Amino acid sequence: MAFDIDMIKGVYSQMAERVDQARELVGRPLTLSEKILYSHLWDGKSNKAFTRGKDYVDFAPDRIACQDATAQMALLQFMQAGKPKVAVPTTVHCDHLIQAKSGAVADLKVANATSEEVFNFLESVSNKYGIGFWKPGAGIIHQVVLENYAFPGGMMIGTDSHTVNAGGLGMLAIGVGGADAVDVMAGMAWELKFPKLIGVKLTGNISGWTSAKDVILKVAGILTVKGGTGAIVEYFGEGALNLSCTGKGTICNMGAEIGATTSTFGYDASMERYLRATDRNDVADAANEVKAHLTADPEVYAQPEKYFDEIIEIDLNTLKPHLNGPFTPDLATPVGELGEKAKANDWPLKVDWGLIGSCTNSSYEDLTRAASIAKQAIDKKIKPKSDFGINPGSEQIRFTAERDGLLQIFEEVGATIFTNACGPCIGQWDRSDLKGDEKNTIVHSFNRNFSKRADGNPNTHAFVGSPEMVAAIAISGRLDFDPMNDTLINEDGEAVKLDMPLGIELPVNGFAVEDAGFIAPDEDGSGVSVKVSPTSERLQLLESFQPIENESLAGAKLLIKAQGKCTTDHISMAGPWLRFRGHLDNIANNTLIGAVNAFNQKTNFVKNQLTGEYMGVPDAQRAYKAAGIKTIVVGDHNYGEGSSREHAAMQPRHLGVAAVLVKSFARIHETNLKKQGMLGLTFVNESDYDLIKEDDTFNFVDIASFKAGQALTIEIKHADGTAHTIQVNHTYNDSQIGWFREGSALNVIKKENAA
Ligand code: MIC
Ligand code: SF4
Repeated sequence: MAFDIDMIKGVYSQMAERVDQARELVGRPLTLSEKILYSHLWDGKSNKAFTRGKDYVDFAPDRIACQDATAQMALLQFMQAGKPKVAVPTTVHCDHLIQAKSGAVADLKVANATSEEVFNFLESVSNKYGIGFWKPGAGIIHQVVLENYAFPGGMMIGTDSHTVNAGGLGMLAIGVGGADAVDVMAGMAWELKFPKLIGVKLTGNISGWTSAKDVILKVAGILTVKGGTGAIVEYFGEGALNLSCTGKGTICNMGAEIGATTSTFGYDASMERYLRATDRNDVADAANEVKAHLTADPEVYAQPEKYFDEIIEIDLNTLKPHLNGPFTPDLATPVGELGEKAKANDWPLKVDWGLIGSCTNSSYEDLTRAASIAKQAIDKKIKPKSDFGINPGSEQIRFTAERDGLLQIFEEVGATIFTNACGPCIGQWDRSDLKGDEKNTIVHSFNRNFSKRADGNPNTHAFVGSPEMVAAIAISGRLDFDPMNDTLINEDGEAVKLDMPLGIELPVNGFAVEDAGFIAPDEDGSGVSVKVSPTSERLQLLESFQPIENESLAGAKLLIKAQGKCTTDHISMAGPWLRFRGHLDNIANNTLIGAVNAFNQKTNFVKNQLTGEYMGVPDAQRAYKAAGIKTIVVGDHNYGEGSSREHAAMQPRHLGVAAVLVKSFARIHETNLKKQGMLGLTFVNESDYDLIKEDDTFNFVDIASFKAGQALTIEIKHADGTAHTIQVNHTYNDSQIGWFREGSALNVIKKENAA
């Protein structure tokens, strides 16, 4: 039986009425995305059709998921909200804080010892407030959610950008910062700008070496890392019907890499099969009863150009396998062409590691496809040239894969089976084969490949591909290997070719597991006490942020002008810093240390205007803070791309940064800045970015009349006495301006609760 089946039935029982009402209001057939959005309005029903990309709308998500690295901050904030229990079903998943080193058993033991304090905190807070807890080793949040909680037509939010994975089961699942989750946990509405809609029509069929992963690798190449911003991507067409549910999950998962609000697919037979295989006949039966509402109206897919803001068509019959990278997930290259490109760009051709896993590609089907390649290495006597690492997506997948002999195949080719957790995908990887920052290449089935992400080494060139392609490349040990055309020399000196991969969508003998790793909360958790030691270096209770007063903004200094890509990994690095995710002051010591200073092209090396000295960004910022001077951060396009981590907003806020002024923002990060009571601003004229000099001081001329829909004026004073006055845009609505005026959104909740 499924978790929370009554809640799911409740959603379905209202669906018909709400969808019909929305269709009437909008006056035309509806896309699936619109059906889910309109059936999850906070007010139940709307009296107006919303304008996409413009109207802010209050929604009522059905559930929330948090992972250990973001849950700490989310729950520390929730604890301040003064509520006895979470208002909607919520779960916490321990997956990010487990380092991959020697293998699952040993690594999990080490993680349980090193992060005991944090896991205990999360478990006791979960118990106290009615939150389901998935212990370390249970699996990666998004696989566990797909296996247990996602349901067609539902809406969920999660404190992780890849929450979108649940679109594979026909949900609208959206990644948010912890403060957004706190609103919903506290029983309030969740606000989102009504998204635009991108339709992706999939024609033909996937076959051979091409997989679901290649669909999204291709889409990423077309739309780039910011092409999906503010939009929901809805996939349809005969090609969509023929993809497995977990394959759909892979596609939706990496929608985060194009900045999309989320991605989704209409309910179909693959989803029904998956629900039944994961012991949720009840959900499948209930979904079948409201089937028509769980996909778009037929007119929409017949003439999509009339209903979507943008249409992309991909012919799966001709789609080739891709490898995307290095350093960005949208640099898409068909496998056969990668050798040339690598030589031209001086990317190392020798591949040191092949890593299979991450929330994107760690399903049972993924493991079978990759294992079918690994098995050929054994049968055809090819000795794998690269090291191999595997992270199964959940304990249920791991247990079943072990029973079915898949893990043994990987072990036979020398792979290390790591914990069912994020591992190298988030820099939780004790990589012992390299000394220092050697230039090298790795291939993986993850979603992100930003600089330093997997192993902290800026010279690791990481390429993203399907699990089976990763397996093939790892066996060959070369980036220019094309398994569709090239041969490999085996131990007998013969040239052999790899046959195409074969996958099994769902385990023939069903899924099995002994201990899935779930701990249900007490019915009444009011007696549970949550302890945070005042001397802890991992956890720190939060103090309310003080509002940024208008006067304090006069004479603000430039902290850093960041150039080029500045993802949340650059603003608040993960890997070794994950250990401080529950301690704001300690983690603030990594603030912006990965951002490239536009004036000297160095990272973590900025001018402290008070002394003229160059120093690390956090040190300079702490000096401004001590002197009571506010600062601003300037950035390029798509600033804050990547993760949902609100630390990337809270740390600058904690250290006294008042404003972030950029060419454009990634959605979640912009919201996180607003929630924490900061100014997130964009240049009206992008070229004004070039006006900003190292010794600049800023005046927020008209901040006293900060209003929705009205640009602000900033005076930039240069050290040589000259000045420029520029216009900057913002997207704050009235209530968001309220957050700024009160110091944070949480301060507003606290005030309302106290009243
Ligand atoms: C990621 O993939 O970058 C993470 C780590 O899962 C993040 C969340 C985090 O920073 O904790 C995400 O994608 O939101
Ligand atoms: Fe974990 Fe990587 Fe997925 Fe983020 S992208 S949730 S780090 S597996």
